Amino acid sequence: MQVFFSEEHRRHFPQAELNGGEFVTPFERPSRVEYVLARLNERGFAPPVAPGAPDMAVVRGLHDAGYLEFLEAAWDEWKAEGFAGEIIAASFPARRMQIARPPRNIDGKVGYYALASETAMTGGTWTAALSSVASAQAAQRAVASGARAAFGLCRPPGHHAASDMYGGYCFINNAAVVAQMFRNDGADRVAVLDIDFHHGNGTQDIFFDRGDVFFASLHGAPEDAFPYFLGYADEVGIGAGEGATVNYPMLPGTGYAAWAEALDAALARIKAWGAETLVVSLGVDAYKDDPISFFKLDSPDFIDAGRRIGRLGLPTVFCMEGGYAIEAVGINTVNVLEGFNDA
Ligand code: SP5
Ligand code: ZN
Repeated sequence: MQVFFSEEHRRHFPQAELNGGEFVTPFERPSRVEYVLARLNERGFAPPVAPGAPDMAVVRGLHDAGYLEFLEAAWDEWKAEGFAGEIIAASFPARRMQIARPPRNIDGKVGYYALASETAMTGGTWTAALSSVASAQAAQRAVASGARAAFGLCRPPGHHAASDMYGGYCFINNAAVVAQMFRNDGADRVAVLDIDFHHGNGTQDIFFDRGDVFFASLHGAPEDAFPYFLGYADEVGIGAGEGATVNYPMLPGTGYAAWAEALDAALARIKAWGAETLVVSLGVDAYKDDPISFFKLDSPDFIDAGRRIGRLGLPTVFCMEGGYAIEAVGINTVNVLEGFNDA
């Protein structure tokens, strides 16, 4: 399985994440991917290939124009405002406020386009986000050209990013871009399977009213887990998209038996729906020692999960999402890929 990866991810390395009222070193940090690269090498995967420039037409097709302009210009505007720190959202358009009027002031714009304040941006964030989606797109092209599967080792991740919101460490929705590219290439029915511990709110939102992209997510129940405000089981899509979204929220302490049952249910839905190609939002934060999550999967469970996904038999693009138990991220990620290859 070919891996696509860009060193440009390093340009995104904020020093701060707001966690429990303190600033800590972000859980989503550059070293995460070094562990994945090391493990891929150790397990005999071919060296990763650097992607070319991103195809912005697809990105612009899924994301709001004002949002993309904001991401690109945010750092310069933040500095011009005289702010000395990293970009962190502080004021939000909450209930009964104006949700359709982005402010002129950069502090206001940041809050307008953020869905959470834990995610800081810096001068290199936009470049890194573009390199991340470029890796996902290169993986899609490999599969579109006939490969059974490919892995976009994307950083920063993407599944929390909606058309006009960043947060949860995400800026551009890599998995959604891949799904859309398969549609553009002629696939009638594309499925996104999101196994990251957190609900893929951005991906769900992008495709919620569409009947051509199925979205299935296994995640910590919104009552208990970030992103808190989406991911309930009764969210099933709307209009043409009704029945093309399925959520499997699970409670704190959920172990592999219950999780695998949800995975099988999700895979059965994807199969019954008639998906021709599959995009996997591959987060490994369901791992038992993940510092910000509460499922109890062990490393061998990820091999089994990969095998189950592989048995679906669909051309598949994997996009890296979360996973913060740094030393285990490589093992768990590559376990999914090896299980898939062995299916
Ligand atoms: C891509 C991805 O996995 N994003 C996750 C973003 C989660 N950010 C906020 C998490 C807040 C969790 N606080 C947990 C404290 C645990 N002691
Ligand atoms: Zn996650």
